[in-house]
Amino acid sequence: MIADTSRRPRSGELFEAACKRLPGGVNSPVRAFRGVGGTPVFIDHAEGPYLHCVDGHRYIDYVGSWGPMILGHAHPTVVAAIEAAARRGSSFGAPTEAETELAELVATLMPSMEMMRCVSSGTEATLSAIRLARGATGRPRILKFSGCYHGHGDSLLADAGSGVATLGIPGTPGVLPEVASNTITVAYNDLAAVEAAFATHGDQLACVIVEPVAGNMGCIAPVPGFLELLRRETTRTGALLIFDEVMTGFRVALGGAQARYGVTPDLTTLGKIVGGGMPVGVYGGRRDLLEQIAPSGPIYQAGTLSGNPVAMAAGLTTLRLLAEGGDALYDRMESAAARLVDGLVGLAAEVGIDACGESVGAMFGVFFAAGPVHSYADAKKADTALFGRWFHAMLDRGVYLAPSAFEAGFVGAGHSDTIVDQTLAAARDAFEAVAG
Ligand code: HOZ
Repeated sequence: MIADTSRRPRSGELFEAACKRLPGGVNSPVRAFRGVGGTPVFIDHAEGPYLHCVDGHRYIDYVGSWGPMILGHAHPTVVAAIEAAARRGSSFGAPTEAETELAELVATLMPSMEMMRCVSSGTEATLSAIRLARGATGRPRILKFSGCYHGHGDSLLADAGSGVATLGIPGTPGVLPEVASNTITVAYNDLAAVEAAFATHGDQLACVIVEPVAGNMGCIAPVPGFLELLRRETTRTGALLIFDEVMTGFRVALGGAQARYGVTPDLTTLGKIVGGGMPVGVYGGRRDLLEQIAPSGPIYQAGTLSGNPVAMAAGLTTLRLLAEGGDALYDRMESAAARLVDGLVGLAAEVGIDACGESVGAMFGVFFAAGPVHSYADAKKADTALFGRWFHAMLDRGVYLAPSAFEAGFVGAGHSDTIVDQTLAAARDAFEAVAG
């Protein structure tokens, strides 16, 4: 069928072995390739914009570890910082200077982050932020958007994107109905539905959590007025506005989506880039809120590996390099993503395939649908079977895309014009193969 696994016999063997010990052969669902068929590519090593698999093939990488590797894989300065930190000891469970340095830099780049707490993943950041919102407001309910994914916390899996969308999971056993019933779900970009939800639940809402650019149902930008409405309604009703910038932070702009769109949340969650490829999440925002976290305040949250020195070194070095790159770097990545999407949509049209796409800064997505795509309901109309065939046609031509129609793609500092041209040449061939 669609996947030519004969090109990757070693990956096949490793996957078979993995399936005996790991559920589905993986440690996170989307990478199992169930959204596209076939079996996953096992990676041997990576450098810059390239992945190298255990079967000796090289791929142009538009996943970038799902976002963190914006500087490219194995960036020498980041690797040196990791090595130096590891030589001094890999975990102390006691404070280090690097934690404050990272917090200072994040606060400089994202001024709404007046105070913050480091954790070890984006999921941990979002579930801690939700607890803070509930604790600070004394209210039970949260409002999220269909197709947005905020990690796998119990309150946040309702109508979620990413792996939940990829696998078509309607609800997750193990999440108590009384927990799920406190999550109100509304269509992304639907201003009238937001107003209606606030009219019904406004005084019960602890927070609204939103991906300010959705990246877990493909890539969907906020329509004008959407984020502004969330800010207005949360302020009016006393709910907190949480921007989940795990994907968008330091990616759609150096200052994240909040800088790009000029809307300031009460709380922000970060992950991916902030750890420079190591496991780091951060939640933070208004000082009066963060001061309610233990030991300053009564809302408890803790972690032995929080602020881990090796992870801090990777994150800090990555953020410093991004800040040094400044507008020139961000403009370059933005134009690479835009050129890629325009090229892909145009090539699809040449072979009679309906496609539309979106890029915001250094993230992008293409849907095999006429579009426009503004919501999860729109995204679900796209042809996912065709996406699976095209994904494998691209893989066989040396381009590694996210193995799901419901994930954003990412470009980084290493995606030069030449690499984008090579990708488009591969795509022309791939579209002809799947259309023919
Ligand atoms: N949730 C991430 C993608 N949005 C991780 C996917 C994976 O590694 O399975």
